[in-house]
Amino acid sequence: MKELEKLIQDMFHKDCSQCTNEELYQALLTYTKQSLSDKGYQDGKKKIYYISAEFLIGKLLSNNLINLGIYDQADEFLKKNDKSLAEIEEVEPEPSLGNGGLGRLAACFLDSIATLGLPGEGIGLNYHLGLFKQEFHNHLQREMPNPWLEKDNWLTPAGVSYMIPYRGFALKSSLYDMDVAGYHNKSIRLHLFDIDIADENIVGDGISFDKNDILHNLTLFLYPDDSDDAGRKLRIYQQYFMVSNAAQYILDEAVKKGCTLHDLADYAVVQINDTHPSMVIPEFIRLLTEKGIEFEEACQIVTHVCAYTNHTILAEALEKWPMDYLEDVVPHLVPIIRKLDERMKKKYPQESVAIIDSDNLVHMAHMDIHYGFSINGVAALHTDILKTSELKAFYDIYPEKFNNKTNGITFRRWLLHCNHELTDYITSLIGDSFKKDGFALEKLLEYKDNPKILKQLLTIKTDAKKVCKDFILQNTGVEIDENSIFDIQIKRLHEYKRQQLNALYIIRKYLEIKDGHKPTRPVTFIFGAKAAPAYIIAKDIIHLLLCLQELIKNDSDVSPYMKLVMVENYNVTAAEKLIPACDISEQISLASKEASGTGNMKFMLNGAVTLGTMDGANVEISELVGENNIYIFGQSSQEIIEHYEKSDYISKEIYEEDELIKQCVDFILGEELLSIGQKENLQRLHNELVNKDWFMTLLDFNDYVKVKDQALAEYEDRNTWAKKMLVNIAKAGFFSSDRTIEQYNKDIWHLA
Ligand code: 26V
Repeated sequence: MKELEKLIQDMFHKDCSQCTNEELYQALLTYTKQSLSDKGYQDGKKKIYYISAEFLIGKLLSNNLINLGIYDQADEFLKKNDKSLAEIEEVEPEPSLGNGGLGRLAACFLDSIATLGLPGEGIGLNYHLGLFKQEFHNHLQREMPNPWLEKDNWLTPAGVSYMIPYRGFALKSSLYDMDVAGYHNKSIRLHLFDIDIADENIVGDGISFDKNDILHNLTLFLYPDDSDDAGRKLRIYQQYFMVSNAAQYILDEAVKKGCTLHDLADYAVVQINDTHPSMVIPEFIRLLTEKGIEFEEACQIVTHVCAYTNHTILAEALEKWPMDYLEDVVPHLVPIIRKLDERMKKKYPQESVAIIDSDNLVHMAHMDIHYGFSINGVAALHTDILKTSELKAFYDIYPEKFNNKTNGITFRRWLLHCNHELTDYITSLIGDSFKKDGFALEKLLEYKDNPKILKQLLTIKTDAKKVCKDFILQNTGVEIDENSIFDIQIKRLHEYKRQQLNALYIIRKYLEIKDGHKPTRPVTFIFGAKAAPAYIIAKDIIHLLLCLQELIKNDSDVSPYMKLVMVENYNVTAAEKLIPACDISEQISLASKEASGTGNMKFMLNGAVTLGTMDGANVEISELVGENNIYIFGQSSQEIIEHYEKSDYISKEIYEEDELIKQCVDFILGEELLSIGQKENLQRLHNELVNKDWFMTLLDFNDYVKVKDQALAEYEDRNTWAKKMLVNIAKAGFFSSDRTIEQYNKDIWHLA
């Protein structure tokens, strides 16, 4: 750490011990950035370009230090100077360059690509104000800008720029690079494109701004509100900016290495992360034909370069752009998209596989499947549903293109960084090979009947709960008890994820306690969730949770036995504090709706036991850990798909027939909550549950209650519970993103 010491002297003309945390953060940032680039970059003839509108990277300081292998030295050096790395880390702003799972997956993948030593790069956009910062006022969500680009940050200007053509004007881009360290390996780069003239001053109240002012708003926010035309068009402006830059960059780099363009597939493979980057297909064709390649050959080339990942089957999330919008924004792509469509219609005239449908909507996923060589789902069940139902028409045409790549998480961030105590303990038992080879965790199974080791696991969990308790007190003002059971649901707020089901359980528990049935041990229900700004019902569910938090906190009959806390501005940093402390991991989506989930994997790795439906990767978790080590409830995906086909689920029938369910649902409109919250919001939510309930909350309610009560009861046998924890940790190896990336490489990318 001599160099760091010298750098601190040079920068601030004083010793480490006299510096503020802000100064030390700046010094560590400079030092770490230099160390990252000193390591050199992974290179090779063929590269994977992972194009994604989101990279939810989280804070980077500690993670970079870990991957560089200098965390312990830095920590020790700071301690010697009476400084704390954890406190210095507080200074770092978290970039919110993603919504949730899809963006975080992209970040985990970069870590694994670098760690495995594969030549690859991420390509995305440099949103100045990120998603949004969530604030709670009057028990309602309010959105604020989330600036993260301070004077000193992790980006380095790359000196690369391109002209991006739009109808009537062109924009000049500037590229910024961020280094991603491989764990004990070289670095790779994340390329974030931007415009110099983006202007944060156009933002008014909250996150409002003129959506038509493209010259100044293009890279301000991630996915601005798409509830109106201007918002939707801005999304097309952003997406085209991302892919035109990407395509120009990729072609330049390949040509520099000797590519003739005819052999582009020997130099580049592009992973299209969901449909946001799909316009890269016509853009490549535009650029290749401009450079003299025939249209037919350009189609062949692109089809050998592009691969598509599907992340959802929710109809409202599958992008379909009106042709008129594309005409308004990128008219030069329109003739190309039409030709791509006609070419396929000749072979496959059926509407179900059309790129342009009879309403003149362009189905981005359909373009990806026809003009990509691979399509993958993100968990076994999800890929099966794609093949047998959502994309069956395509599977019938191109069975060889379909493959599954079950998601994963990087153990460096989601164990080594967020849970030092558990990491050290595992290392003391089985050595540290699990840091690079997740499957090595299985060696822990040898200790599953060892009471001493099981007891130590419980102690580590309690320690993490104590740390989390401080975080929760700071964030919510609520004091929780580390000896209570921590039951956690943290993820985006969406009806299909069914936070409302958890809320109804809590209402039921509240009523039970009021009736004198006190639980053996107090329970703390923890939530964290942002709702899309225009998603009314999701915001109503947040309102319900915040009102319940208030009600319970102030009710002295109930609060000794249960608490509810809703963490404000849930993000990666909050996840890192909450996940190590979790006892029960809530993964309660309506079966068939959650493509994979990745929070489920993070919890398991940190010794939480899953309470979930047979959905997404929960299915694979349950197969791995066995039925004694997971709590499964609810109807199966097959049953749910049939309910939708037959339209036979009527929530009102359940509401009217089941007295207890009715009582819980009606509590939403009872005087206790109305005296705290807004009638309009609570009424709308009540009405939704009784008269619509598209995601079948009431259908699974009784089974949820039964299984959740069983989990809470079984928690009391501490030794048996600790064994469940151990088995979950030991079996988490499959969910390392290193495994996922190895499979992408073996089956799709074929990098040397
Ligand atoms: C997007 C939208 C946008 C419009 C409004 C409704 C809506 C609902 C869902 C989505 C999801 C977009 C895709 C996505 O984020 N999928 C997530 O990807 C994760 C990584 O593969 C996976 O673990 C999650 O299960 C999946 O939901």
